Amino acid sequence: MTLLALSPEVAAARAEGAPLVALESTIITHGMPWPDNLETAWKAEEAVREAGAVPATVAVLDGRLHVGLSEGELERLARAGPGEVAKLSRADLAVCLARGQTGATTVAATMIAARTAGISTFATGGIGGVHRGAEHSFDISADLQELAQTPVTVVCAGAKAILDLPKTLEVLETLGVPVIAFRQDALPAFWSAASPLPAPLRMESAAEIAAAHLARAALGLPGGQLVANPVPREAEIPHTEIEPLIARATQEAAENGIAGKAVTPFLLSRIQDMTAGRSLAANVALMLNNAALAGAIAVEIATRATTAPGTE
Ligand code: PSU
Ligand code: MN
Repeated sequence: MTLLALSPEVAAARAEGAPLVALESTIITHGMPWPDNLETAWKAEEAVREAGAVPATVAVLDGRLHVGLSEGELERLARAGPGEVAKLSRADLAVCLARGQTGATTVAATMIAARTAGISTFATGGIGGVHRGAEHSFDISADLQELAQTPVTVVCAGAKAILDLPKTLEVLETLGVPVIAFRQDALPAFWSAASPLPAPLRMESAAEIAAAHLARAALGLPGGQLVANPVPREAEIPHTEIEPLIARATQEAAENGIAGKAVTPFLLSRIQDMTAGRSLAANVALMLNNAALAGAIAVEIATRATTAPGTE
């Protein structure tokens, strides 16, 4: 596919069957302010490498779907900011490519790119989900549908706590997406290590998660797995502390008529202001933690896929 542009490092890793981890770019352009966004993008790539895998950050640059970005390309995106770069979900990806434009990929679009490039594992901060008040707004992220149909294991820190978590879990259950908490019973809630909700499933190791990924493939199941990895305790903001701020930011969004794609970036940035950067520090810590776990899972998948053909 000429629309696809693999970086030399990603192309080499693919040819060798080396483990790869996809990383998204909306968190860079719409999720974090400059220069923390660039620093976090670099460190996330580093965390993947330390785990023994090759990072592949995904974005659309001038009409090509890039899997693996150079330092210059990453910096260009990080400096651009939300006004200049589109936020691409499943619905927008092909239009952006066809027009030769530039855009950052959300979880949904990054999963599509990962599948296209043959990458099994992907690390992000928090996935999109069912927004609070969705019974009126119908605002449900396309990330959930993507998890139902694209076979990529996505490591996150839970659905973003700005969402309606019980409804998000219900939709994931309906769509047949396994939601696996890593080494705890409670569902992680992005900035907080634990929500009051129990997670549907729990696993203890990267090896177990890799085995489940390959078992799904062997069964021919179309969708992915969602791994919810709790934010490191030292960086977390407890649920009871962040909850009133989320409620206030959500009300502000409604009062200001913020809708559609703008909702999530608005809430993230308001909460960063309200916590004087503490939520940003938590977001950075959880992103790096997820990159490391995704690296470990990718290594396990690559090992099993080569040592046990026929399980794929
Ligand atoms: N996680 C973060 N920051 C982000 C996002 C996730 O820590 O900015 C992005 C992801 O790209 C996710 C998107 O797919 O927010 C969800 O947007 P929406 O709710 O509009 O679907
Ligand atoms: Mn939405």
